[in-house]
Amino acid sequence: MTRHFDTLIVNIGQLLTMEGDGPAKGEQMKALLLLEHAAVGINDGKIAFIGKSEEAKSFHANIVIDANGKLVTPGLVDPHTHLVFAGSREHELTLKQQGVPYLEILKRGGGILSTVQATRKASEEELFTKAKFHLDRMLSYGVTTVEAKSGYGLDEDTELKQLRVVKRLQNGHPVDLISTFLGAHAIPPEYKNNPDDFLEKMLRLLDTIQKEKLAEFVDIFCETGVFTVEQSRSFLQAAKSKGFDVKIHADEIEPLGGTELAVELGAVSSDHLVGASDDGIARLAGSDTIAVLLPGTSFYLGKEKYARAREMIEAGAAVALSTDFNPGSSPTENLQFIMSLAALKLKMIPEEIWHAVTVNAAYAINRGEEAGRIVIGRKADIVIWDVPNYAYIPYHYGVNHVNTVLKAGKVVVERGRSDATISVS
Ligand code: IZC
Ligand code: ZN
Repeated sequence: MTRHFDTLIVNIGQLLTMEGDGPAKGEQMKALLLLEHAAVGINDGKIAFIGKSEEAKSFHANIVIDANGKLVTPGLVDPHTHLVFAGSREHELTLKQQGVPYLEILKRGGGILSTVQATRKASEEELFTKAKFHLDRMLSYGVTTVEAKSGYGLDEDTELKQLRVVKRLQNGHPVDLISTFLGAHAIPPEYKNNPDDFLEKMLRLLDTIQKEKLAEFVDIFCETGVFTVEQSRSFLQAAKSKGFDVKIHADEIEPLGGTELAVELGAVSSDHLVGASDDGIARLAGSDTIAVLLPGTSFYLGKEKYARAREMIEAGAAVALSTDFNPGSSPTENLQFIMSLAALKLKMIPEEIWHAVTVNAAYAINRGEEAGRIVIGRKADIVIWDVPNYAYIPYHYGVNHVNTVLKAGKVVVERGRSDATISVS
């Protein structure tokens, strides 16, 4: 009997399914199952067939896509972005060139606080239009699942305004969005001398956030001059007791011990880890916490130091990669470029890099069972790349290699161009 599909992708040169169980840890990150001369069939938005292109010749389909011998992979997952904000910070690039450190700019009332000023002033509509613009661009680069944080309001109204923008995008945009409350992103000027009162104020918002389903994760910037390990511990414990999963901006600029805290709290992910200690890395490797590395930040802040990805992987940790898209320390939507940085600066091999932007990135946002893999029954989030093999993307850097993106089985990007339209209500 001839099989019938809504969509059939044939003539795939290399198919990366990322098949496996759970996140890929340590050594498991090095093993990739590669299918050659493959085909993928899709019905009702889900993967219905994975096999040889030869076998698919007898199949019928409404839409047949010829991959022309190119690479096909799961849609990429970006597990750490600051998607919703107003304004931009190009003026700070000059300060950085003059050697003014990131934390010094923040101390002077710039950095995050400059974006807070702009975001407080912006209407929800303005924030929505801008966030959609950036999200469309991520999709055009092959990213089909994105985590988005608040944290540029630092007051009730603006934090909720940011989270509501994410919710509207969740309801209409092809990209799957996962929302994180980062009210503890910086100390606003009005609470300069009493940060603990500020943290309590942010905790009081959690009931509304929960009632309106505005976020599933709570995050904090644990950093010198921002929030201490002790403040981060009690803040995240309170969030956990209300039923939120937690994440930490840990050891990004200075080594404080945020990595150890993430493991202690059973955080779903611990992010940045540039200054993670030997002990922190060992504990991370022995835990279920995903190490989310953001080499775009070290690159853009002109740092010599990058997260010790090699040691993390050799110790057995599950490593994911992300853009950290934000207007200050990493203004890029291009996860493919981050894959190049991972190769050049983190010394990760292509097999590890692919795990880090698919399955492990999905586990870093509790979507490990839904995104990041091409397996029967799962949502058909698929990218066809204009490249001959999977090692080519980290190698040929700085450009967009996407040919076609399918989201839940529908073509949403063709030849690298997105026509994603969403109803604005
Ligand atoms: O706007 O600078 N590190 N938060 C913590 C950021 C970078 C984003 C920003
Ligand atoms: Zn961040």
